[in-house]
Amino acid sequence: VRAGVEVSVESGPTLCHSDELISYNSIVTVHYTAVIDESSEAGEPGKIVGSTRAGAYGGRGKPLSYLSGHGHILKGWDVGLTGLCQGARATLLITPELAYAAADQAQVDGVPAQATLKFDVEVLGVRQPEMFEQIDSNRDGRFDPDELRAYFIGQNLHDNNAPVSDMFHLLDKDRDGFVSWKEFDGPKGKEAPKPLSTTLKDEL
Ligand SMILES: [Ca+2]
Ligand SMILES: [Ca+2]
Repeated sequence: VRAGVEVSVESGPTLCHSDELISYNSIVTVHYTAVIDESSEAGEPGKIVGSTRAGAYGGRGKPLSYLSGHGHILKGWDVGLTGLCQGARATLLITPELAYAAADQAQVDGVPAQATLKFDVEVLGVRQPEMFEQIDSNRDGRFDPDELRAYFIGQNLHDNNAPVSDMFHLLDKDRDGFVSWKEFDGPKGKEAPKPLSTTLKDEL
């Protein structure tokens, strides 16, 4: 396997409506099991190193939810899962460059940095978040001027510091340097979003 990620859809749809397609800024809910691949030069091939599924490697049975396209999870996931449909079950083979070799650590929670990993991933849910959730990219329930600026850049709108900070000051009514879900008056859904898992590392 060359550096990168190989994806094969094992079952489920390969074509779907854009609402059900994983793209930049989708909120994705998955079950996964991670094993060290047979081709791996590091670690013990075939060993399960993480899972959300009940019973496997102490998995809790609770799926993982993450925001796609922001590097909150393994790079190989952001690359490999983009374009998959809700309901698909796929195998992802991820070389170390797009997994833990970039983590600048010899080993992450028992996974050697140079391991090639194989993930069995089921895409349980895909939804396109409200604007507030898209801006709050680190999922702490509020956003700062940097998150607002990054949102505009991500939307391919021109980055211009002055208007972004003007807009921010209008939104930050109590002047605490953050715009909370309550303060925000754009599209934000009926209730404050629940926090998502920030990184796959936390889960593994
Ligand atoms: Ca935030
Ligand atoms: Ca505020």
